[in-house]
Amino acid sequence: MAKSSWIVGGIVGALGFGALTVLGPRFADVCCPRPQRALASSEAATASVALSIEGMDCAACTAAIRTALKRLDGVRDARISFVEKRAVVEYEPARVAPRQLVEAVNRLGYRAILAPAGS
Ligand SMILES: [Cu+2]
Repeated sequence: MAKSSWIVGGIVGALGFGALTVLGPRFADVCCPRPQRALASSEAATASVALSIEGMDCAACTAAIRTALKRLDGVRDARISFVEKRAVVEYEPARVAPRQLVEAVNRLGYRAILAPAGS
């Protein structure tokens, strides 16, 4: 009597492990959403650089600089701060170099340099 119930318990235990093994791959699919991977690869194509800009007289200067930067091929976004005398540009390194960003600002008559990272 006692011996047969041990055998039944052993069979249920074996089926239970089998059921977990079948569920395993489905949980793995849920854990790896593909949209996040696509987002990561598009972010890798962009970089951000800060420029220090001298010569801005008024807030309207920021609009002119912003327009000139965004006109460049490969520039995604440009944020200019008149108070901080600074621009932060998001760009695609494969299409435009930081030096070209500096030159575009200098062509307008301002004096731009690449700001040290983290400043
Ligand atoms: Cu101005």
